[in-house]
Amino acid sequence: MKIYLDGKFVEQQDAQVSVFDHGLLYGDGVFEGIRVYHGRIFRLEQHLDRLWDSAKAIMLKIPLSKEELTRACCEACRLNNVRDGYIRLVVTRGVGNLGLNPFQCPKPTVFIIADTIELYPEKVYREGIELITAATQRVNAAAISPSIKSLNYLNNILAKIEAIHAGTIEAIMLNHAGYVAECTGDNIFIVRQGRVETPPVSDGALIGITRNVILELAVKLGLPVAETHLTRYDLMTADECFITGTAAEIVPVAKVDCRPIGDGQPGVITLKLMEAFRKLTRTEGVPVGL
Ligand code: PXG
Repeated sequence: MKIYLDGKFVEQQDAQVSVFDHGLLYGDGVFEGIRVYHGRIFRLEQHLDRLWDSAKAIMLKIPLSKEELTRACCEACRLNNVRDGYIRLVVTRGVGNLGLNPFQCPKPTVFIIADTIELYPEKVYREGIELITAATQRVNAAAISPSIKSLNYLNNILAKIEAIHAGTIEAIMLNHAGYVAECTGDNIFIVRQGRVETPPVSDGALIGITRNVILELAVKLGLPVAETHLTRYDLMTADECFITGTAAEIVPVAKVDCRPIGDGQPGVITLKLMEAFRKLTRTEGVPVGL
């Protein structure tokens, strides 16, 4: 596998970053996970916009233009023959000393991995996933904005550990006020009385690219949408529930904290949105040239 690292493509075994890189020492950096469908990079522009926003929020200057990074992502796919897969695009603070000061790191590290993707088991798409609510609270937006897609994922990992110990693979995270924020690596939606609802970003949700696609598709399908506070009770009593993410796409939720959602089967509107999403991935995206 060829990896893009700081302007060059190198073999995987040579794609190494320093132990003094602040991405490793402090989780100081930003990233994107991006899907490639049928030889096209899905929503690349939106991913790059979010990467730039995340970088701006942490005062990190990305040392390439969006056009240059677009070309590098396409090239990474071509060199590795990735027509359907996953791109991990990472910009770290770069090499510095053992102090926190980010301004002593003169050069950000940029790397791109274009690979296949490990999906959730096929069963959860057919039968729905079981979610639990994590005891670990979503980090307060006043401490670290959940809109920043940073390399610091311990908050989410602590909740993921809870999910795995509970015998499932994804967990709901609540914010400091007790409202639903999102899952550890996915946004969350409910459907009630035909309306598609998701927590507002101010409740601690990442501005998910897939979340945005779902909001667009719901409007196109003539469904009312709302960004609104959601409680655990709202999830438990919803007609339908589903989670969204670049890796997950759209996964129906069968149970929340042991309560079946609706009749415990993937809901009608969820299935419609899954189908509309699949269609979109067949037609949209930046061609990689494969
Ligand atoms: N919330 C969080 C906290 C995320 O990390 C999403 C929502 C969904 O956003 P997008 O833009 O992908 O629709 C994410 C992104 C993984 C993994 O291995 C997941 C993400 C990032 C990195 C790894 O599950 N999810």
